[in-house]
Amino acid sequence: MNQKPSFDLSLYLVTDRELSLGRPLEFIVEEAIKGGVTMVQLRETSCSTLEFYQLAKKLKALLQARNVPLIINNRADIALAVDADGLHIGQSDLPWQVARRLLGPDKIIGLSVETLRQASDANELDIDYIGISPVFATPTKTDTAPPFGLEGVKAVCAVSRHPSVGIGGISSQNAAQIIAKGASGIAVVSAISAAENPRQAAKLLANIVKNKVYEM
Ligand code: TZP
Repeated sequence: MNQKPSFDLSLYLVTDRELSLGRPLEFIVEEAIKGGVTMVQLRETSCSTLEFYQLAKKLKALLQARNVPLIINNRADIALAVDADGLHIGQSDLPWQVARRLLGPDKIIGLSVETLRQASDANELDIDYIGISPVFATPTKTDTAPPFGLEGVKAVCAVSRHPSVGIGGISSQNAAQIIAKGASGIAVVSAISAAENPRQAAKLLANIVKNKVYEM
């Protein structure tokens, strides 16, 4: 019998090949895992369905061998096709009920919330975590809702019954503060993918999240 995999939101890598300085996605993901990434979301906004599927299949094999959950952004068809561990949806993606029906009870479903109201409404939903999006403004994604800021993160964590992960503009400079406001983890794109040494960058972030320490 299948069971929902246990998952750890502490350090969540969200992929973006365009920010990876020409290095292959597998390299970034492998190095990030060696550094301590606990979860990976495949989010590639400018590739064909075939390419997305092929990337997802590759990552599934790589992550399964390392016991790190693979979450697919937005595409339930791809999540099903590669038997990913879960799906991450935004407010304008598939409704969560449809995602749950398609994926079944044993998969992880994450939902981005962009307002405090959406965070409290999410308490009623059969989802597994929320993404607080965005925490800070970021050049990586400019079509976002207004940033929550640290006080917004605190307010979301106070109303939510779900574990939460902050995303948007997170680096070693501010990661500890997000955890201190009550989030279970941080989700990052550029802080790992665009780092000169993704393994070292992940290691530093993992250490900050675990120990709630500021970078010296
Ligand atoms: N959703 C909200 S902000 C964001 C996404 C995918 C991008 C975060 O990128 P970065 O580089 O970690 O700021």
